[in-house]
Amino acid sequence: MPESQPWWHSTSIYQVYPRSFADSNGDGIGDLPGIIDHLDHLVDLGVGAVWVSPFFASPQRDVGYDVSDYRDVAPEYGTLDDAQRLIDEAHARGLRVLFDLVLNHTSDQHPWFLESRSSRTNDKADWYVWADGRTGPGGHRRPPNNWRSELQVTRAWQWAPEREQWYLASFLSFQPDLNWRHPEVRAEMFDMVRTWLARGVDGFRLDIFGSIMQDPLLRDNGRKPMLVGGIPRLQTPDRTLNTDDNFRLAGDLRAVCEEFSAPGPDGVERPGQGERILLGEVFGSSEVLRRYVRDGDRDGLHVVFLFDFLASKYGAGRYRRLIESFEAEFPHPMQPTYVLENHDRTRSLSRVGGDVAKARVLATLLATLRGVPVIYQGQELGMTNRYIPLREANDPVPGVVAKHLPEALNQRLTERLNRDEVRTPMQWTGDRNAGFCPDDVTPWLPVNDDHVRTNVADESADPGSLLSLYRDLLRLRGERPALHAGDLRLVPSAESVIAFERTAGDDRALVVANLGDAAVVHLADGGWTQVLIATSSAATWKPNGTGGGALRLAPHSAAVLAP
Ligand code: TEU
Ligand code: CA
Repeated sequence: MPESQPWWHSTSIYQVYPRSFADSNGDGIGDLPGIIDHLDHLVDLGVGAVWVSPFFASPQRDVGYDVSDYRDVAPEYGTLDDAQRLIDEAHARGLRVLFDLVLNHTSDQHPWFLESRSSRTNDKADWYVWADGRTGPGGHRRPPNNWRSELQVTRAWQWAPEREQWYLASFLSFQPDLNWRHPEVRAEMFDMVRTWLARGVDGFRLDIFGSIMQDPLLRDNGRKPMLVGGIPRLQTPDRTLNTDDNFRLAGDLRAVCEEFSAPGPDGVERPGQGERILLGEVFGSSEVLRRYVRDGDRDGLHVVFLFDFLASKYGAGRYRRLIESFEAEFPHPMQPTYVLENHDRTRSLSRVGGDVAKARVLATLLATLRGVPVIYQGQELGMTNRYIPLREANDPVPGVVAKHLPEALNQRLTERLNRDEVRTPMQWTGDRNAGFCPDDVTPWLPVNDDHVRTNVADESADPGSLLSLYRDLLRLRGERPALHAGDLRLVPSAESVIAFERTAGDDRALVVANLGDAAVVHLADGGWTQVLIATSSAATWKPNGTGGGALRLAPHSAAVLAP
């Protein structure tokens, strides 16, 4: 069974944020050669794929999520040759490569937008979503409708005096939404996607895909505030988010990927061969998320981020309910994803109050649950948020939010995060600049002080470190069919415990995690004989001689057992 599954069912993904990963030329900015130089870290960690956040040409007002040329590389990150080398060097090490596609919007400095905004009659006049406004009381100019941006605090429309019209910007004002209903836009974007596929990428992460097409009649959103995927919204986004056209586009993009999805010459799928995959950043109910994966009888995105773990507080009951719902909503051959961090949200170790024991439990769950684990650079080290005052923020989001919201409401509506705090340089060594860039250079964001202990070099040398645990877990996951391809069955346990069995044919594993403040004894039948990995040396297994036994777990610890 495991052998016949597509590669992405059993892969694990590591997110590289290029600006903060490794600086190869001493300008304080991470770059593509820096990533290539450090690919062995990913191999040692044991992940299957690397997702690289955008490195395309960009004015960098949103660190590359504002693209000005999808077919070129920003000079501070390198060249097109470097991008090709990154693909080839990753493949040579057995790693798959996913690039990050920002299809929803471009930078307002993209030549397409500069042309589009210049008049109502130019060749690219309809490449973006333009609309006339309304006239309010007293002759005031008003936007076409009530749509809010994804940040909620601003409207989704921006005025362009050149055309005396409004353009749609679902995220920030300098990120105008492309008009995906225009055949030329679709053709150009699909062609760009094909160009990268032809260069060998194994797939793409799709940025805010749920916002890609809106109601063509521009009807108002509902006025009722609501939660979408746990995130508060000031209106019901029924005309702006997750429209039927988005599900169709997911299927169309899948078809483009399938043009390139051929097995290797000898039938064996190596990186660069086999299926090319789409990983969607979408927010919505589980029904909506599932529709992106399969809409009626049509396949769409291969996998979507499930952000519930990342949004949830640490706790056995909460996590157990999430696992149950992921299992029910994404049964085989669909794959759930498990995500604890990314470049937009609080570091998971910070979320659990800096308690490394809890981070070790989370690592164990991530690596052993059924689905695709996604790891954000530095998570494997236990990197934490580095406080950066709002007035020093490079990230534009907190400034926009602060301008529009009183502090108290702000606290309630958002994580109130300056995203810079989770984007500080990767910590390779205990040196002054953590080995990210030379010590006499100022890195683009400050290095976190905790790098003196929390870094790749020191943690590699310490078998008790979080990094060593991640390596052990991912190695075990790779070796054991039960862990990378097996079914999952939750087994009864104490309230503070999560326990599940993974089974693939003859191969079996039992995972038990104690998320409580007291030690527990978990009784298990099923012929378990050995503890393969435990997050704490205090874990002990006592067989009872009749195929069962008692597993004793310290507070906030976990163990993986085998027959
Ligand atoms: O993020 C989209 C998104 O909805 C959020 O995760 C967002 O960053 C957060 O709510 C802000 O507080 C994606 C990218 O991951 C993000 O880095 C980009 O800024 C954004 O799209 C625009 O491209
Ligand atoms: Ca550099």
